[in-house]
Amino acid sequence: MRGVLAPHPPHLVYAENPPQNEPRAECGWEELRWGYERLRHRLEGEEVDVLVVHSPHWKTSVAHHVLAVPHFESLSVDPIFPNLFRFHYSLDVDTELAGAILEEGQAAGLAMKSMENPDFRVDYGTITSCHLTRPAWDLPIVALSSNMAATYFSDEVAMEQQLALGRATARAVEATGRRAVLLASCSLSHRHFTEEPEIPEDMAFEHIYHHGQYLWDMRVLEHMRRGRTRELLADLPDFIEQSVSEVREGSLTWLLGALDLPDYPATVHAYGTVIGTGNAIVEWNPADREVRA
Ligand code: 2X7
Ligand code: FE2
Repeated sequence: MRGVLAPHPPHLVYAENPPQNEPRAECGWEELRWGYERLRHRLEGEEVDVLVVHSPHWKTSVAHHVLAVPHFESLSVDPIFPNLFRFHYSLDVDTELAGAILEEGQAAGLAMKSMENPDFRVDYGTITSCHLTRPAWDLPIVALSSNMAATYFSDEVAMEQQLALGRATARAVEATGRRAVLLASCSLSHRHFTEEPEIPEDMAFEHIYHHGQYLWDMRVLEHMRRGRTRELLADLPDFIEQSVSEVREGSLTWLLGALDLPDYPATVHAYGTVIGTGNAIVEWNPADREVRA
C-alpha cells in the first residue's frame, strides 16, 4: 500500500486553474505543483481502486468520523481564501471500504462514527489533496476526520489514537482487497503570513520566514528520507509545539500507522512554502524497499 504526505494549500489548486475552481491565476508555487506532477507520473499505469484521505480541516470533537454517503456534490469555499478557492466538487465514496474502516476502528476500541448526512459539505483539505493527486476524479475516495478529543489530554495520547486508526484502516483495506493510495493531507511547519500580497501568486513574497521552522522541516524530512519512522514519531510532539505544525491534527501519524511504521526511505517529490508554511509531497512506496536495498 502506498502512502503520501499530500498537503492541501488551496493556492496550489488555484494556480493550476482547473475548470472546477472559479478564480483564475497566472501561475505560482511551481515547485510544489511540479512535485504533485511527479507524484501523478509515479501513479500513472498503477492499478488503484481508491484514495483514502485524512484531513485536518474536517475536525471532529467526538469520535473519528468517516464519510459514508455514496456521492457528494457542492461548492467548497475556503473560509480564509474565498478569493482563491471556490471549487465545485462532485465525488464518489467507496462506502464498503468506509464501513470496513468503521468496523475495524470500533473493534480496536476507537470511538468511530459514520457521516451519513447527504448535504454535508466536504472540507477543502480533503478536496485539495484528492484533486492534486488525481485531477481526473475518476476514483472513489474514503475520507476520515481529525478527531481532536485526545489532543486536549496530550499530543502523545492523540498520536497513539491516530496510529491505532491507521492500523485499523490498513486492516480494512486488506480485508476488502482494495488497492488503495493513502493521503495524509497536511502541511509541516505552520507559521504563516498575516497579510496577503495584492497579487497572491507574486512569488517575491513567498518564503519561510523563520529559520527555526525551516530547520524543523528539514529534520523531519530527513527522517522520512532515511526511513527513520520511530525517530520521526519521537520528534513529532516537539515539532508540533515548536513549529505549530499541522501534523498535530493526526494525518501524518495516521498514515505512518497504516503503513506499519515504514523502515524504508520515502521519496520527497518537493518541498516549498505557501504563505510561509512548510509543505512537502512525500511518497512511501513499499516497492522502493527492494529498489534501494
Ligand atoms: O490550510 C492551509 C494550509 N494548511 C497551509 C497553507 C495555506 C493555506 O491553507
Ligand atoms: Fe491546512
